Amino acid sequence: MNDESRLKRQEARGVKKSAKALIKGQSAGYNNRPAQTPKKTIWNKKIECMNSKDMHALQSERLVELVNRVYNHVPFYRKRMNEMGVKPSDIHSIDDIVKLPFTYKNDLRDNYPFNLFAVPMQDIVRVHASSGTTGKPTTVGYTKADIENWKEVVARCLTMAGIGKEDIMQISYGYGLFTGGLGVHYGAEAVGCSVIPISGGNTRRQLQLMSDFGSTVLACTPSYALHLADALSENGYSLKDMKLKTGVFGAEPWTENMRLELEKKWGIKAHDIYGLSEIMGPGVANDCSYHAGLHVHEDHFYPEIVDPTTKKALPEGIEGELVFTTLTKEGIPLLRYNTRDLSTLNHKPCLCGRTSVRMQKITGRSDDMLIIRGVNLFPSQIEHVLLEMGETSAHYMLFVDRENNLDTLELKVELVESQLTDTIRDLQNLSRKIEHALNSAIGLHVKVTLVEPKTIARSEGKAIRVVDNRKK
Ligand code: DLL
Repeated sequence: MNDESRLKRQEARGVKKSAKALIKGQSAGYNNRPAQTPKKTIWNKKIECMNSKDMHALQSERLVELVNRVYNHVPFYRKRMNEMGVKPSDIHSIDDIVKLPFTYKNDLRDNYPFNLFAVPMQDIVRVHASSGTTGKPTTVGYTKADIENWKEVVARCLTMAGIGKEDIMQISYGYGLFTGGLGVHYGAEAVGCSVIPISGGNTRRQLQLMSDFGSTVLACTPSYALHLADALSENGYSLKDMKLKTGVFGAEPWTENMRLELEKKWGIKAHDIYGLSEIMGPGVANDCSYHAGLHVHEDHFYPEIVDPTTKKALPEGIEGELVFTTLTKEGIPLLRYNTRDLSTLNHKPCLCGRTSVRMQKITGRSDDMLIIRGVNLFPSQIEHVLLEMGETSAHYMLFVDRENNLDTLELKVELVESQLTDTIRDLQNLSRKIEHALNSAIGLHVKVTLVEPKTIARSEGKAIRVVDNRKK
């Protein structure tokens, strides 16, 4: 795929005016809302505003040390590097990173549970695991220093979102083997929030405590935040009962339109927190009040963007797979871990004052891409169109099937309560209108079925948006 068609695809997925602007060197702004003025705007000014020369030197020093460490302590990496004919002495600066091997999720699975750990088990103070949809879980281990660094990067993220000691933070990410709950928790305590570690689920109780305790920040997946907003009235609450000001949403792809929808529904500022258990958990990156991409904590997590097919580095602003090297991790340091998340990078300093590289909001993963009758489709393209139209709820589900050897795609989308009194003709017109809008946006016929409110399964964690019956 060439750069031009990548740009087109990026734009079709709702990455507004970003790609071209990025190439021209402008900031990848989603909107031009004025920034908030939180009390402490930058948690670690020295690092977050470091000039590129000093950052390069810091990253280089850390990479050299890291490569020596993994070569000497992780047989998997020693073998990989030997196979490639690379020695630690070949790595002099961060620019040499391209000489190093990639790491994939399967490498973690193949080394289950602890074979990629670079320290003895006595030095591991915490283990997390991600279940994944297939096969064995992937396990990650943290030393005391890793936990301290994790706390630091999450504190930077929360400060970026204008969160501080005056806030009461309801953490509705799951606590347990999932990194969401505990990961956000320590950073929230570090910035001085009053933390409510409620974990996921039990919607009624979430709303009751949010109202009784006066939570000012909600941290959960965007799909669960949407569900909680929709559940307000049926549980006898309105926005007036809540003091919520900020959302820290992540752990799943969501579009810019969904971010705006959540801001509107809750009357809050919604921020995007990104991360993955293999690299640390939540806190790898976060957007500031300009919402112009997510600031990556590049002193700990060095990002690259590579072509999904050739795995070669792509130019700034071109979308590809996001790859991270953990520059400081002790427990399970990873070289060039391919996340499969699709993004772009922007090295221009941000209007907020931070100089850290920004990654574009993630709207999909390379392995989420559906191929329907030869057309590449990401679920986020559908979300973008639906929310742009704003004529249904934001709860949807895609069903892919094969009839007479042809792929079919059905979109089930929930109506809002007030549409239940519409005539059948009104509803038929609405589904035709959505079909038409989808056809012009993605070039595919999608059968649109409008369903009653609250009939699509809700998730308390990561939403499942696609059922692909072709795989059965
Ligand atoms: O989801 C860590 C996390 C917890 C991040 C809470 C943010 C908040 P995993 O379960 O390992 O870790 O899943 C990682 O989730 O590769 C992305 O595909 C997706 N993901 C995470 N954050 C975002 C985000 C946690 N902000 C995988 N936007 C990643 C889009 C996200 N996708």
